[in-house]
Amino acid sequence: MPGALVCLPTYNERENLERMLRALVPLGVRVLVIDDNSPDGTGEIADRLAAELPGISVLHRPRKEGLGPAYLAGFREALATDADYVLELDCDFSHDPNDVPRLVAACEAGADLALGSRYVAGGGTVNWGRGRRIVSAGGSLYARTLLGVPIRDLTGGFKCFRRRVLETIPLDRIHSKGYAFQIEMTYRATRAGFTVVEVPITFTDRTHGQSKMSRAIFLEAVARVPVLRLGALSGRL
Ligand SMILES: Nc1nc2c(ncn2[C@@H]2O[C@H](COP(=O)(O)OP(=O)(O)OP(=O)(O)O)[C@@H](O)[C@H]2O)c(=O)[nH]1
Ligand SMILES: [Mg+2]
Repeated sequence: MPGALVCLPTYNERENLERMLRALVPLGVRVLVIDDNSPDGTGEIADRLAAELPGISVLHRPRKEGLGPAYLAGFREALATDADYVLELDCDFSHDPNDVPRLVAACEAGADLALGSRYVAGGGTVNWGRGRRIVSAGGSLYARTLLGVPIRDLTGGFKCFRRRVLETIPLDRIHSKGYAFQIEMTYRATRAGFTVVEVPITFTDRTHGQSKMSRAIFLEAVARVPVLRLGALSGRL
């Protein structure tokens, strides 16, 4: 899959990064690690592996600003390459790197945006407590209802964009940081008329490192959804 580039944001993923890159390289994808100056030395590990393994590059950013700004910086670099497909993937093995070819295949079969989805038949979550399941499923239901889109998993972060989607969405106008960023990217893609397809995945809770999910990220998403809807209704989106 030489036409596919995986954007891989990292913040304190020392225990996961090497294993993740060694899982991705045999798939034949290119990988852009986007590290926000992780205090645990993830950035140095990324540089060492980029020198050793084919198809890996590293974008070092000075400070942690959230997932959204990290991805936006990665997308700009990705668009400067000749990649046909640009993917989002978490580095904590919640997303199975071996599912990457299934997302790319969905785009090759015609989708403009393929979403790894926990909430369609065949998808699911493993090792999540009841609290996390309720928050996640409730969040997608809330966003789906307010935005009026038929997409089951709006908060997931395992995606494959056809290049032209990222060329069309005004990246400069996106300021969401956490789950809101995932919702906004998918919503903007549907508003722009692109075809969104959900591909069932099993999401497994991380076993190494720490989650960066926070109350602020949760509240940002709750507040951002109605703003997105109003923006669309008034033609500003
Ligand atoms: N560069 C960068 N990466 C980040 C930032 N925040 C999170 N990440 C990375 O984004 C991916 C997802 O972050 P997680 O901590 O797993 O957060 P999450 O998946 O939303 O939350 P959980 O469901 O609890 O795992 C991981 O690879 C993180 O290392 C950030 O501010 N900057
Ligand atoms: Mg995670």
